[in-house]
Amino acid sequence: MKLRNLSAHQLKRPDGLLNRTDKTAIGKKLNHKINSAFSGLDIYLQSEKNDSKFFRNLNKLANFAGLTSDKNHPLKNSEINSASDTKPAGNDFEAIAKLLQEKDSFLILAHLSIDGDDLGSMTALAEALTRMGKKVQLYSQDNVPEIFSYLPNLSLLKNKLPEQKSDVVIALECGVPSRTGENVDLTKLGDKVVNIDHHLGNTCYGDLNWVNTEAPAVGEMVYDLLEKMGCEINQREATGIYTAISSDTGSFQFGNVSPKTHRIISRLLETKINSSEISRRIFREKDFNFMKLYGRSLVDLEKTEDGKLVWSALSNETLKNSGVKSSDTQNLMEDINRVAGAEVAVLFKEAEPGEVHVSLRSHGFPVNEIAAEFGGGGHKMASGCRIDSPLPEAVSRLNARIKAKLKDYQAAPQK
Ligand SMILES: [Mn+2]
Repeated sequence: MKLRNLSAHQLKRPDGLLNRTDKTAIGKKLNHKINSAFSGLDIYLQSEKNDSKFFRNLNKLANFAGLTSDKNHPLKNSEINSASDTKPAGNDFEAIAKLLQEKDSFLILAHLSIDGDDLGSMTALAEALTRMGKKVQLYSQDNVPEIFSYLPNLSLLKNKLPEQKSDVVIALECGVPSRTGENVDLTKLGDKVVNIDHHLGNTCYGDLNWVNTEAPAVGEMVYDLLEKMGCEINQREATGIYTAISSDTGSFQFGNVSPKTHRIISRLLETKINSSEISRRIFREKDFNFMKLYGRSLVDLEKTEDGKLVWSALSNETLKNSGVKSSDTQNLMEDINRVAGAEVAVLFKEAEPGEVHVSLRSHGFPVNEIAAEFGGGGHKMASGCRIDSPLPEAVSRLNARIKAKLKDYQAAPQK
C-alpha cells in the first residue's frame, strides 16, 4: 500500500493527537470509509458511522490480532506496503469472483486459532470450487476443534503447507499475512494472493482484497461470492456457511445480524441442512471435563461491591488438572457476561505459570480500551489481552484499571 498524504482536515482529531499532517499518511480507502492513517509509528483507524468519527489505535488492535510479537512496532513495513495504490482497497469482490472462476488450483488458509467462521467458510468455498472442477487444498496451522468434525471436506484440510504452488491462495479473515501462521509466505504459495475479511484493521496485503466490515461473518461474504459465481448452493456448502454465520453471531443473537443474514440463512435451510443438530454441536453439547471447569469458573465468580465488575480467575493448576485443552476454553467466558447489573465481565486464565490470558466482555463499556492498555485489543464489547505476571497480580492490575475507567464511564456514558 503506497501511502498518500492527508489533508489537515481529514486528519483532525478532536483531541489533536492526529494533527501532524507532515508525517502522516493515509492508506487506501476501504469500503466503509475506514482509513488507516499513519502518524509516526502510530497507526490509527478512522471509521465514520452516523456522522460520528471513531479512532482506534491500529497498533494496539494489530497486536491483539496476533500480527506480530513486537508490542512496540506490531506492523511490519513490508506488511503495510505490500498492496498497490492503483485501486480502492478492500473492494475487489467482482474481480475475486472472476479470478476464482478462471483459475484452476487453490489453497485456502484459515487464521491462527481456527474458528467456526473461517473453518465453515473454507469448507463451503472448497466444495463450490471442487464442484467447478478445480483443485482445492485447505490449510490451518492449528487443529480443528472437535465440535466441528461434522463439516464436509475436512479431509482437504492439512496443517502442513503444500510444496506445489497454487494458482491462487485465499486468506480468510487474516488482518495481515502473518495471521495465517508462522513461516507462511503467501506469495510463495500461490501466483495470486486473495484476501477476504470482515474485520477492521485489515492491511489489504493481497493482490485482490475484499474487506466488508459490515458482514457479521466471513461466511456471509463467501455466500455472496458463491452466488456471484452462479453457484447453486448445495447442502454441503450450506452446512459450512450456516456453521460460519451462526458461530460468529452467537447463534444469531449478536447485534451485527441483519435482515440479509436471515435471508441467507433462509436460503441455506432450503437445502435441508440439519440446523438444530449443527446448533447443538456448536452451542449446547459440552465435554464432561469442560462442564466441570465451567462450573468451577462460576463457583469462583467474584464481584466488586457495586456489582459493576464481575470476574473469575482460573489458576494454571486448575486448568492443567481440568483435562480441558486450552483451545477448548474459549467459550468459558460467555456465561460470566450474563450477571445482571454487571457492566464488565472478565475471565482470567493462567495458561502457563505467570502467563495470564484475559477475556473481557461488556454490554457497551469499551473493554477494547482496557485491553489495549495491556497490549491487547479487539471489539468494543469483546476484547482480550495477555498479562505476563502471577495470577493475583494480573487480576488486581487489570481490575484496578477497569474500576478507574468505570467511574468515567458512569460519569459520561459513551455513545
Ligand atoms: Mn469471523
